[in-house]
Amino acid sequence: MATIRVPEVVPSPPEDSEKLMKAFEGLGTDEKAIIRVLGQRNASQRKKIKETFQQIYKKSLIDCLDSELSGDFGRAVILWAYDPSERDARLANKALKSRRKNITELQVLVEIACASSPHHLAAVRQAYCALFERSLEEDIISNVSLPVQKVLVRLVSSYRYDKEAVDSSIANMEAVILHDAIRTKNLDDDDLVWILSIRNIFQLRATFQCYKDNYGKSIDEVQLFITVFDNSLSLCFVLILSTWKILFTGH
Ligand SMILES: [Ca+2]
Repeated sequence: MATIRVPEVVPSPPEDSEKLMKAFEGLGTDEKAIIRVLGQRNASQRKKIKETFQQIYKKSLIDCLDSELSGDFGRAVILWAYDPSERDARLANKALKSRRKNITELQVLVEIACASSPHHLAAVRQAYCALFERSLEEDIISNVSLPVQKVLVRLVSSYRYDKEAVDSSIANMEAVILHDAIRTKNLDDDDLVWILSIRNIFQLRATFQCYKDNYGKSIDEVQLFITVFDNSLSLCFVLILSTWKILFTGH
């Protein structure tokens, strides 16, 4: 679903709405037709289709998808039809309400908090309140135990500066804090959590570069080292680091 190819000439929202309605008609559902429409439009085009569908048929597109589709495919397509902020708010809620509640279930929260633009993260928090009548932070506090709870609340509450601006003396200083926390296995350290939750990706990349220059360990090696601690907080940090590694390197 990440590779969406929008055709050069995009049909109008009424045309797309009509194709979707046809796909729903009769017994069963034309799933391929649904993919051809929703899978080949960007988020703002899907938003227009949703509004137009509602105007023409006086029905919610999401309700129609919900009643026509089932299973993983259905759930994936329905998530696709939401606005990105609403989709992420629903995914975050699902992760928090999951009965399993292990740390990998919470990966979606780490990704939303660490890989989104600050604007998107703010929109997700707003959508979360509107949908669930509680804040995302409140639900983290009532569903996740300490110390992971503290890290997640800090991460989702942050609004990182999104332009490229790096202070190399801060990077050096914070590489020392990072190294001390890892060396003493004290990932609950307030300074460490603070660095991870307020610094932007450019500053963090510089910090990890200093870490490598000063201590000879890459972010991969840091990750491996932390994994060995084998507790929920270390797994949470591994998720954070792997999300950033993708942002640092593009893969
Ligand atoms: Ca049908």
